[in-house]
Amino acid sequence: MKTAYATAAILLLSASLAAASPGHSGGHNDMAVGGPGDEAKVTRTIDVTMFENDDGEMLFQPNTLEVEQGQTIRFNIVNDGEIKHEFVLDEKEKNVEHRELMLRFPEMEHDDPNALQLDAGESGSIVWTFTNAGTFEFACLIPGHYESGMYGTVEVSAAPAVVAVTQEYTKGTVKEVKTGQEKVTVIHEELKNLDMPAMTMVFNVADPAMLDTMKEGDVIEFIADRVRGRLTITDLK
Ligand SMILES: [Cu+2]
Repeated sequence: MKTAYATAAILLLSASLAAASPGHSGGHNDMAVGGPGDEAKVTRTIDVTMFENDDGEMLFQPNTLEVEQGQTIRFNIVNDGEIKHEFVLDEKEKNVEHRELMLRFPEMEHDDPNALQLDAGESGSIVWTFTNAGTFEFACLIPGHYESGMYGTVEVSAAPAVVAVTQEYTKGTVKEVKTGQEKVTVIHEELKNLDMPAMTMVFNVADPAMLDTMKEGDVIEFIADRVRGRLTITDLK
């Protein structure tokens, strides 16, 4: 009985941690940089311009971006130059490999979700979810363009850590078991998670079966929390 409660509590905790972890939300991609995002989840739009300048450089403006892990971004990309360019979002090493591949197959046209090729004057957008923290790169892999300066970095900062709350058990002495009402009166020590000093209080119980294991005078160790607005014993050692 006691073991069953503890197990249930742990399962609930891990289920909620899994749900809160951004890495588990996308599902259909395994690129380190993330995956195609859901339009409805876009929280930020970043405008990126691609162009050539008079010094023969080919550039992205801006060329350093900072986003947060889990964020879904719409990149609105404009080719303001006079030749074709592309925006490829990936790990730096992947872009290097990809660039070598394009040197061997210059005619290659991509249709990957992390890439967008635009002719001069064209514009388009990519909606992207950054599932991992780290430094990534956006680049134009058309032969010669990267070497002319056409790359930038995306710093993805880690999402705030999900703190696993390990609740401490509180000691108490059973004063009265109110079987019919599914309540129990406990003379308890300080309940730190509720910021409640030691006192004698009536608690609900998460499961009526808990009452079968308690009788007047028993010293118990328990976890109490607010459940639907009522102070409830949620776990019992
Ligand atoms: Cu280019």
